[in-house]
Amino acid sequence: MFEKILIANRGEIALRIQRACRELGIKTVVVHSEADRDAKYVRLADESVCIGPASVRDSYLNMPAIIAAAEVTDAEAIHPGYGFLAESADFAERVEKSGFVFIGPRPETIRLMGDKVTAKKTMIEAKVPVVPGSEGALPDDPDEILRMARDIGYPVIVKATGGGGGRGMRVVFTEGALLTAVATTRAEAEVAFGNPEVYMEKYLENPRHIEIQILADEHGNAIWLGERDCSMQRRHQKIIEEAPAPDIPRKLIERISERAVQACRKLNYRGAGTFEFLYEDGEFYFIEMNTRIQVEHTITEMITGLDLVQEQIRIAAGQKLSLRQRDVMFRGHSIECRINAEDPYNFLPSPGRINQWHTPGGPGVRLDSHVFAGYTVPPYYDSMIAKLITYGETREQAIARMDIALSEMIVEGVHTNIPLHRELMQDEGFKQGGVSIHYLEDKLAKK
Ligand code: MV4
Repeated sequence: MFEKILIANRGEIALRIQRACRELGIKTVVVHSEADRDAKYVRLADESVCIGPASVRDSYLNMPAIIAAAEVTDAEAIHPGYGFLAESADFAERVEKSGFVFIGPRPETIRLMGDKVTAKKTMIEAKVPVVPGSEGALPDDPDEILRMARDIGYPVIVKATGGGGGRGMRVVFTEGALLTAVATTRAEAEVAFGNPEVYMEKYLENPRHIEIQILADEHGNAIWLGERDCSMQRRHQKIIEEAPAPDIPRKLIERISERAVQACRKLNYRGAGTFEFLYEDGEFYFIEMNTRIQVEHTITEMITGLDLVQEQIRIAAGQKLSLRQRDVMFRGHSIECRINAEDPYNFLPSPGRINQWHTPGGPGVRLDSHVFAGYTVPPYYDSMIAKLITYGETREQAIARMDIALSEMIVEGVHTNIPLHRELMQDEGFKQGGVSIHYLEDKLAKK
């Protein structure tokens, strides 16, 4: 096992990784920007290194500074967390070339999944169901593009090969709008991702966003840890996640998860990973794979009893998975509310000093947060300040505990989306379960 790990991230996930390291008896180095100098998790770490000014480009995205910090502190491995450099194949490659272990998949795997066309081709080969579409990049010939769209059937969606997570896509409802949409998406993709390649899919009009968590080690073992329903979102920002997903037959989850795990074996995948699917009319359609630990990994931990960050570290150290598929037990229901420092109704960020911070507790309540009374939320980064997670034997119990926990939580000095979360815990559609990806935006538009 490693003696010392460098954490190349900030906020709650930096603290979460630090806790995992502590439990494994590993020393921690945290890198931070000038704006995060006074964060509590920075002081809690065994060592800390300031890697640059507040701007992410000069600090959390500054590859040479991070690698230099690993060199001077004699760390053996680097955990990238989520966001920032977590899915940069170039960073993973530079980390390994510098003689450190990257806690994540191999650079080639990150690159393969970062290119959404090669990711999709890989899944087709592995018999993971995908959204019907162009099955590759679109050709230049306009007639050929028109023919393809006619075969797929309108509406279609044009997506950038280098995009993902909702960036670089355009829905097309009529043939008359197709070619300009393709041209515009290509031009935008060239600017945003340095790659003008686009592909096309049937546009699913009312799907749910369901993802499957997997773990794979370097010894050919791969397991699935069930699904998460992340449909409650706004502008591609997830707000609430839950596991298991309401009203999806277990047999179907098992079948799709087995396919995902088979794909991992075929890929020689290493580490934690997530298969993102759209789910509509009882069918799963693969859209993307995430090669990092995700914000919402916590709810999978609650229903399986596993520690996914510790598993990531063990896998990176070359160890075998701590359990086999038949040892994975699912129990109860878990919900995560992302608490953001933002206006609950116009969603504008609300950075500033947190004067009062009272956190909830009780059975089945978990709060992952780096925040404390007197902490100042910097304006430079993501506005998420906490993840409130509840567990219950049933979905109803998890919701009831969440509503109570939210009612106990007091944050003063910045605005938060706690009022929106409370409203959603009491919302008839949410209580019913199984809402689509459009539910929240539709609800907000009606208000
Ligand atoms: C889609 C889709 C409908 N049909 N693809 C958005 C994020 C990126 N991961 C893929 N996205 C979508 N792809 C087809 N063929 C609808 C979305 C989509 C979406 C997906 C998941 C979660 C939220 C979303 C919000 C808007 C659109």
